[in-house]
Amino acid sequence: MTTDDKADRTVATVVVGAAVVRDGRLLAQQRAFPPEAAGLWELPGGRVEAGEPDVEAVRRECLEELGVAVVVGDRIGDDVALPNGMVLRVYAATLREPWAEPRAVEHRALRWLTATGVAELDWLPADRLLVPALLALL
Ligand code: 9L3
Ligand code: MG
Repeated sequence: MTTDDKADRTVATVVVGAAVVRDGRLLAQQRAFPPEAAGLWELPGGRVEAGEPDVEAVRRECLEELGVAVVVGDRIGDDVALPNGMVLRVYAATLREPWAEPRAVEHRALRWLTATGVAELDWLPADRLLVPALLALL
């Protein structure tokens, strides 16, 4: 095994998600790809890079995907196993500038959800498992 192989495995371990809450609503985004996930909804986030702290990865992913700065808080729920062998780990977050409106940079749509919306949304399977923990934030 080369050093690069090791680095790749580190990169693949954790996917962070952000549970961004504003005024009692949770932010969700609708995936545009890959085809099997397109149309389903998820928390913003993505793969943690090698050597990157989780909290920094949450901040980076929110900047990349939503164009906004967030303040990262507590872990939400337990790690959820993803089909590809990675785990989804979610953190509560708030907008650093509450007046800054997130944009769907690489997603199909964004939605600010009430508790009813969270319960009824067409989530990705991993994110759906976190619904009880997400409802506790609202
Ligand atoms: N994933 C699932 N739920 C989420 C996120 C942010 C990611 N809330 C899954 C989808 C992909 C993998 O994790 O299989 C990597 O995410 P991304 O890099 O496509 O955002
Ligand atoms: Mg992502």
